[in-house]
Amino acid sequence: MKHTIKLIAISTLLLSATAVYADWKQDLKDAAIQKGNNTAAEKLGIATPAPAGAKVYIISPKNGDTVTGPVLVQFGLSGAGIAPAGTQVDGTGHHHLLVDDPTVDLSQALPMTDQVKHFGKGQTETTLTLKPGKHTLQLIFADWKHQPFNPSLSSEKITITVK
Ligand SMILES: [Cu+2]
Repeated sequence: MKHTIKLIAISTLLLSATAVYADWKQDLKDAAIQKGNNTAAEKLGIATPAPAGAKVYIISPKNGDTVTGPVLVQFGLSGAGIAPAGTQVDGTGHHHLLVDDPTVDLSQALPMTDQVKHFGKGQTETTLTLKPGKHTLQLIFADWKHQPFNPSLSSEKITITVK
């Protein structure tokens, strides 16, 4: 009798250990598949579908404003979340600010230049030092691999005058 109880206890233990092992194996498998998909999406430049109803906009300054530098630019977003660059979470991305209307290909990952600023830490504002005169600003919200969503999510392009 004692032996039977022991045996049952041991087999229960073994069964749960097997279950844990199977879960762990499935988690590893899922992680590997996810990683493979991410690498493929990045290599092939596959655009992420835009989160439904998401909007990106510049909170301040406003179109037509005359400001004294440095200029605080505040980024607005609704219907989507913010995640750091490189972190793939559904419905999230990070902000990019286009200064003075650079030409960008919305089907490719955005380049990092003086005119295409990335906010890959998840920032929602920045301070720009701009020469006196007219400047344009536009936000593009892009996915974890810096690639604009499909369809792309960009703000209105605003023009400001720096004194
Ligand atoms: Cu980026």
